[in-house]
Amino acid sequence: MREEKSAEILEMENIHVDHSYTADDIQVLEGLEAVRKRPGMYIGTTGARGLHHLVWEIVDNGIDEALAGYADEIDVVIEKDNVICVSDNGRGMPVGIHEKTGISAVETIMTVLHAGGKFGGGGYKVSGGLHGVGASVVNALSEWLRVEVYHKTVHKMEFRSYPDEKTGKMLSGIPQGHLVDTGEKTEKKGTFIRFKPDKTVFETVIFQPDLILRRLKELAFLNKGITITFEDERRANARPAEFRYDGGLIDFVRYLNEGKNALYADPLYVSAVKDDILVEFAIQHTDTYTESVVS
Ligand code: 1YM
Repeated sequence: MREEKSAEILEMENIHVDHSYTADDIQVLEGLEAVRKRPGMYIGTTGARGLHHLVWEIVDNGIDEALAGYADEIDVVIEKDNVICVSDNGRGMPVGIHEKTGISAVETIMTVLHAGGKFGGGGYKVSGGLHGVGASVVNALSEWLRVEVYHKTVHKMEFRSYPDEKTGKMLSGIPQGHLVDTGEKTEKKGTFIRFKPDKTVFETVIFQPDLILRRLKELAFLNKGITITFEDERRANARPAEFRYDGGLIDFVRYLNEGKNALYADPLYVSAVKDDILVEFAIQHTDTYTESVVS
């Protein structure tokens, strides 16, 4: 669990910290236009896989927050018109305003490529993402994106992509005003991100519930104890799904071996950390001739 806030977070919250950057910390800050110009470099393809990659990026940020010990639920909803909502019940993205730039952490995370990695505690890669790095990519490739942070009060911000009035050049992920503290008191906590992928970027903007369900189920197996829910509001009678596996990989192996003849009841399970790298595996033999290895 991360116990200390990084120097950058403290600065964003206007608490002065004395630090000096090393050469390793200096990152080239590209504009979001670079993402729109070459989406494949950031999300692989502009087909269905790339489209779903947007969802994985935001979900991974929620998983990171859960792995840091602050969240235990992630909810994913496909709304009508292929809008996606992802939320977690963690600390909420930092809402403090940076003293020098006058810009909130939320705005920086959403508009500066690689900002999450730079701000977010040292860059120890835990889930598929790297705390916030992908969020700006999702913003760049969305028609619009809205962030809500629930932290004592409700904070909101919206971004849009549209052609420049004079040049006609497409502008990506432009803030529609700064982060606003609505003043509305809330008991809820966490981050809520809602976005509509840009149909001028993707070959298809239709989300596939089967793909999302499979991924969320795998993430629930890989991250034991986290509850992940899914709902497809486009379909009238679709049932909401909920995944939570307290046995983690052990439950995954049991699931993979369902309907097969296991040679012993309890899967073999090993978990070890060395040089900051966590390795986990689970094995269960069956009487089938073919083996199945999932990594
Ligand atoms: C639905 C997506 O993005 N949740 C989220 C993101 C962050 C935090 C909490 C967070 C992290 C830290 C401190 C920290 C992010 N923070 C950053 C950055 N959910 C989602 N929840 N306080 C809050 O890592 O120290 C990037 S993402 F850069 F500010 F650290």
